[in-house]
Amino acid sequence: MPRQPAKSKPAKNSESASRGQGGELQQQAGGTHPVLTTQQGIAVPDNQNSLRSTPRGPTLLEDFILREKITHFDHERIPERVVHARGSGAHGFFELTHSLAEHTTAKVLSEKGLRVPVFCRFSTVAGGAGSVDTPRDVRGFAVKFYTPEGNWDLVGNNIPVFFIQDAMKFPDLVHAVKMEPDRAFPQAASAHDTFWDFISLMPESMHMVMWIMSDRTIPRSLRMIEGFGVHSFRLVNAQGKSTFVKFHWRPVLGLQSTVWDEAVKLQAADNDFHRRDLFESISAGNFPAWDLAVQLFSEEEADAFDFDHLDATKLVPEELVPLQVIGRMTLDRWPDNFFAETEQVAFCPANVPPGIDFSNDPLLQGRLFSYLDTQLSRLGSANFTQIPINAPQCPFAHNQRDGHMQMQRPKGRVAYEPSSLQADSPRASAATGMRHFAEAPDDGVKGRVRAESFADHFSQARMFFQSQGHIEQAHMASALVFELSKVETPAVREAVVGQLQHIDKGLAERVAKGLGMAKLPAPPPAAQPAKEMPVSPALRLIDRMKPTLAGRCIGLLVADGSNAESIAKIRKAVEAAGATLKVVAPKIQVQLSDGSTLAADGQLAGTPSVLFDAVASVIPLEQGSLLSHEAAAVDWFRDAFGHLKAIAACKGTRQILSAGGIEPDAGVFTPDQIAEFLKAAQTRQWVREPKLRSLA
Ligand code: HDD
Repeated sequence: MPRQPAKSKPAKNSESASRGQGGELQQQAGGTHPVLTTQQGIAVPDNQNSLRSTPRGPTLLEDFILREKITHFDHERIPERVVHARGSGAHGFFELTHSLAEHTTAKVLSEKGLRVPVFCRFSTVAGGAGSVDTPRDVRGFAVKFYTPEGNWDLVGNNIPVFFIQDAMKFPDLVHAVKMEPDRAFPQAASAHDTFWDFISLMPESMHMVMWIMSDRTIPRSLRMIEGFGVHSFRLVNAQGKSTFVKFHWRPVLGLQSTVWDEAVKLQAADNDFHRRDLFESISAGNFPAWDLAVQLFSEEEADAFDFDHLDATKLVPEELVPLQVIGRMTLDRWPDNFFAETEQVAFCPANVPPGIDFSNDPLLQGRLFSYLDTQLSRLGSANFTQIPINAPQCPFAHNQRDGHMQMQRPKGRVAYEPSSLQADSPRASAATGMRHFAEAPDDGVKGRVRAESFADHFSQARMFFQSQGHIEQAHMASALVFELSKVETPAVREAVVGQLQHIDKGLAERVAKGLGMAKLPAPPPAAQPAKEMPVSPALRLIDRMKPTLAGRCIGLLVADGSNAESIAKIRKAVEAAGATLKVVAPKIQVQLSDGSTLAADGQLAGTPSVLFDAVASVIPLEQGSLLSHEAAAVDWFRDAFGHLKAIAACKGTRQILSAGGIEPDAGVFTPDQIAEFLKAAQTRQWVREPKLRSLA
């Protein structure tokens, strides 16, 4: 690799300095690099020095090379997304394995075996583009399918319900959750007054609140989250018959979450934890994949539900309408350029191919407007569909012309219709065009109304809470205590606990106790009391984590003198189990027992154990004794233990464990119990938790 000159030195003569350095770079490049030019294609003679009147004199306005470079730089940023600003994306493909031809004409859902390219962007909601990857937050899960009939955008989240029922409330919700406008904090956090104030006054949000207080919002990896289209959509077949559909993405690696203390520490350990994880797994050829499943139901079946499926705060329990897997998405290519692709990608729920149609969900209806509008402001031109990441990959033809940044050069005289002057001008097609479901209007009257069927705010919130196992319930109660403890206004805390009483009195009592409330605040009036619904085990998280090490990462702590053979043995076993091994050491180069040098993947001080799913160590006795006085080493094990991870600790490590006050339990193994360690590493050591921290 040619070295770049660090800094230009003052020269006696500006011309010779400029030539000298430019020439030097060209020479070092060995002639293999293209010549650097301006945007106009003019070759740049010197990329180090601006054009000066004399070596120590003022810079000349004439320097068009400098002006062009700085001007472009000044305009490099575009407005970040108002929500979901922080995201990571990847390319891949979707393959249909089961045809829904009976229900839809959309090729992407009916031509079994059809493979279409996709671009998928995951995101957090509240933080800015430069915020961290691991706050407690909903994850966006947006997929653009480049289908043979135009782009289909399934713009969902990793939670199947939403906070609000009507798009009218979206700006209020977002203003409440984002950093408070006077102080500009907290960034990327819901634990503050304005969010909980809004929530306490919007009982319809209570179901979603139960989900965001669960461990779903602190995922271990983007590769291990579910995705949901949230709304009911319609599928429309060749006869114009409609079937309601809910879309679900199921991760092949199974669900996996962190524990809260770990998520908090991850924010310090690696701001880009999820982005890096996605990048590294795709780069290593471990392509993440999700099954696409659907729930299908008719209008009559929907009428029989005891909730309104057009209300986005409701889910359709799997026990009521089972899921059918119809295809798989695999992400196998990282974008070439983050800005061009991940930043400029423009999703819109209104992008559907013929055969998919909308329902009357009032949240969805508002979204159909919002996204196009936001893209115009973000991308600055009605021609944003010409940006390669947004362009359809099927033939297209229209009469839209001109505008900022027009990239196409349409030929001919005709840009209107009807026309008779040009044989190849585009015409609408009733046969292949978008066919909207011919829905008969209901017999209500026009008005700003909320349907009576949307009035039940608590039954599904209660069903979700009661469906969870006791560990998950304790995590939810503790998350509520954590969040509300950050709320400064006592009346807001009380109002939220009042609402919780409508969901589950026991939960309200636990949270009230955790907040040190002397008595339980009275519940506010409810539009409707919660009904008892059957629990839905499918909504649990811990039970649904897959007992596998595939896609997981084991951290191995070594030091000078570590036994090379033991390291090799552990690596082999870890890799055979489908996991990745990363070596951590006090220094990034270590001398092993056999005299060989090992390059560590991370230095101990900057590579805490929160980055791994389980930890092991091979440390000679004398190094163990030194490290037992090293806070980073003690914390490494104390955190791994506290985050309920399996630990394989050699003799040398036992000294570090006792310095950390760790009493080895059934989740702590010796290096010769590697098989047992790897089995335990497939999950967290949940039984350990009550001994370590008091949960609400
Ligand atoms: Fe939204 C972005 C998901 C309701 C308005 N939304 C956005 C993204 C996701 C979602 C994943 C990021 C897409 C990307 O990666 O670029 N939004 C949802 C879900 C919702 C939802 C699952 C409810 C079910 N959104 C919603 C409503 C409105 C918006 C009700 C407005 C009425 N959403 C937007 C937006 C964004 C957006 C302002 C910001 C940036 C963008 O669109 O491109 O238009």
